[in-house]
Amino acid sequence: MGFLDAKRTEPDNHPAKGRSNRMAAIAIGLIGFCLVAGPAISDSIASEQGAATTSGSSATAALDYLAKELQGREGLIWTGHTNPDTDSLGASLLAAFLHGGQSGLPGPLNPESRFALDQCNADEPEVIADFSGRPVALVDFNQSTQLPPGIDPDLIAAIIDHHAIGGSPLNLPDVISIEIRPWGSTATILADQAKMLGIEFPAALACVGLAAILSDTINLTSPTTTDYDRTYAHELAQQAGIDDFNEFAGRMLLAKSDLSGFSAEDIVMLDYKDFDFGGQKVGIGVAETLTGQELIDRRYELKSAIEALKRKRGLDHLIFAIVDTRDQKSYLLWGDDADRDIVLAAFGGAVADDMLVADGVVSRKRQIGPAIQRAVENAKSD
Ligand SMILES: [Mn+2]
Repeated sequence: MGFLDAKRTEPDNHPAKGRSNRMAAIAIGLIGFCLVAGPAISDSIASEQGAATTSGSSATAALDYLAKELQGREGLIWTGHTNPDTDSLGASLLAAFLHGGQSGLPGPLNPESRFALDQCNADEPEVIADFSGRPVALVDFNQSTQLPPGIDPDLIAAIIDHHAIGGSPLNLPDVISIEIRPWGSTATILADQAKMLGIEFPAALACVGLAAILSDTINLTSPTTTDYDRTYAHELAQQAGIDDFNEFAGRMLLAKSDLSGFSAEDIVMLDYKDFDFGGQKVGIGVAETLTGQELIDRRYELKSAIEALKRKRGLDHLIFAIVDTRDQKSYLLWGDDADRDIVLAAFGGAVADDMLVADGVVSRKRQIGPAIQRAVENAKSD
């Protein structure tokens, strides 16, 4: 049974239903067009590539290609990066609803994501420890260093993301549908796709999508925030029946800030990503918190954890940032002198109390990551 067939039993508002109708309409349109105009080279390209050229807009054409790619992928799993965050969670759920398949994440949810699911009354996705043999589509990352265990590049069907194609993009043997937009969250891209397809998410999913946007953009304050994020945050809040999303974001940030029950090693790894910068293995962990002082007080404990993790993971550098989302600044911590030199080269300023304060720095994607990448690559070429 194909992907479209499998969806015929879904409720009326399910995207697959609209898509089936749309595909049928497009197929009829194509036949009609060929009868009138007769086959030409452009027409046969159109037929070969399916519906794209007759759907009228290049935006929906991209989605038609995606639908074609995903057809017949039985057991498709939408997944995010290792140490999944709320955007990976939300985007995988929205993508599975829009495009078929199911959400499955490579690890347990962090406290913020758990809070979001609880608040939204949404079902928790399956945790998949080993993806061997499973067809997947990826959201919220494109780096091989962040690939969940067991994923076979041959079985990756699509990527939807909002990150730079950095130092270690996935090496893919086949041409697949890849959509990267420089927006504040992957969930925003999915919300836009839903809009293009004329689909509304059920309230619980709209709520998780909203949580994903608010998490990645720090309640629309991060420098990564675009007008698209603002617009879709409002639309999803409306669909979710949430009147005051500032209040919702505030409670979510507070839930994220409570790290009292976590070991220093857990805190470093809660929102952690591996990178390859000029052949150097670099780990960057961040903890976004409204109560920065609690983590600053634990900085020597965190430093020991960073040193231990750096050894354990065989890294060239490991940097950790306490991101104070209330005062919009980061407190950078490191394990050894080599890491400290990278932090100094990346952010300037002076070390005080064994950390470095970077004012206005809140985004790993837009600020911390690129600064460290430049510093690591420059240090290497020295
Ligand atoms: Mn994201």
